[in-house]
Amino acid sequence: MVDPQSQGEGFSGPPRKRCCRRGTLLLVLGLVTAAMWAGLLSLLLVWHWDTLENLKQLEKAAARNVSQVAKDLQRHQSDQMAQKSQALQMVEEVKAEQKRVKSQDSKFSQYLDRLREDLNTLKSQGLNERRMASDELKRLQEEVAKLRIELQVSNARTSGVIPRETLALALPMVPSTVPTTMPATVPSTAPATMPTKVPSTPPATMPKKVPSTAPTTMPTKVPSMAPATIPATMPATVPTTAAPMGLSSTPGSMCNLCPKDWVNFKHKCYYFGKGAKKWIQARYACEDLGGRLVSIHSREEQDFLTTRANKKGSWIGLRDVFVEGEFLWMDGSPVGYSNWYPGEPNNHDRGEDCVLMKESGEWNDAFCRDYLDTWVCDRLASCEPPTTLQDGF
Ligand code: FUC
Ligand code: CA
Repeated sequence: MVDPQSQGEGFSGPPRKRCCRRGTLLLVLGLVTAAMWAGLLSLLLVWHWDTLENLKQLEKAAARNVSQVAKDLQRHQSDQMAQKSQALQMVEEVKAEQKRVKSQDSKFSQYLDRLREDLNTLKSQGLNERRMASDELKRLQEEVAKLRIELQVSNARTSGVIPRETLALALPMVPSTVPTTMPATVPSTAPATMPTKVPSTPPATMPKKVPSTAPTTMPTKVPSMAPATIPATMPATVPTTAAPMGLSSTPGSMCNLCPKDWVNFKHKCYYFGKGAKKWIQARYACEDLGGRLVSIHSREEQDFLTTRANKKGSWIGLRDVFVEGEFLWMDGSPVGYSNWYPGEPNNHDRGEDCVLMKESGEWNDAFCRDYLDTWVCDRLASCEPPTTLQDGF
């Protein structure tokens, strides 16, 4: 075998050709490599361009997304704002409604209070009217009795049957309703206007005024049971022992009967309530007992109450809840007689609308919501003992 290399070393021509071929080969190789690099580069360029495009698109999409998200956020925020303002509005409406309901509530309770007061006033008016009617009836019966006596006297004198000295004998004829304090003597002259016929029974419908035919010479002062004629000398102290039938009474007046546990003074009965109560609770307690928180109208009445005043104060029926400074009694009357403690009423802390009676008997405006251990009720005294067990007797 011959080594081509060692074979070639001996020739001058063919080694040149080999050299050219090698150069060509190198060139081709270079070209191929260059082409490959070019291809690679162009591939890289394409890839880069593509990536750039993708990035741009991504950027655009991101921008779109960001703006969309921003818009959503804005919308969400405005929705939230709207909801918030709606909620606020609703809260306002609820508050306004609550206020309305509250004011209606207080109006209703005021109406209720007024109705209760009216009812109480009507009740006491009824009592008063009943009392007046019975007084009137008694008075008329007395008149009739006196007329009878006078008629008998005049008849006797004209016929000369009954001597003047025996007039007293006619008295047993007087109906039992004639008061024992009636004058024992009668006028000696019969009145000119004396009626010829005197009704034996009192008229069914009672006249408000004494008949005009009543004799002018008749004794002008007939003891009456009406409270107006209660003697001024009536004892200022109240009897502590119960009157017959378990009622308390002041001697000297017919209209002085009080239910059990009530104390009579003049034409009224008083209940000295015990147990911690706010003013309004004391008021209802009195009403439940058939009375109302006490109204005080005179020095005498005040003095009577002062003797029984409690150390820590008692609620009385005076308040200025409707108009500040305008105090009204439970019987509807404004303050006439007054017994304020010096410097009162001062509406302390701008919230004192209910009045208490101090130990000294003097008055102080205080907070209605305060609890006091004692409270005083009043009601009109009755003229007649009750026939049935009713009305607290
Ligand atoms: C006085 C009174 C008030 C309250 C206060 C403690 O100011 O007028 O009602 O009792 O004292
Ligand atoms: Ca006060």
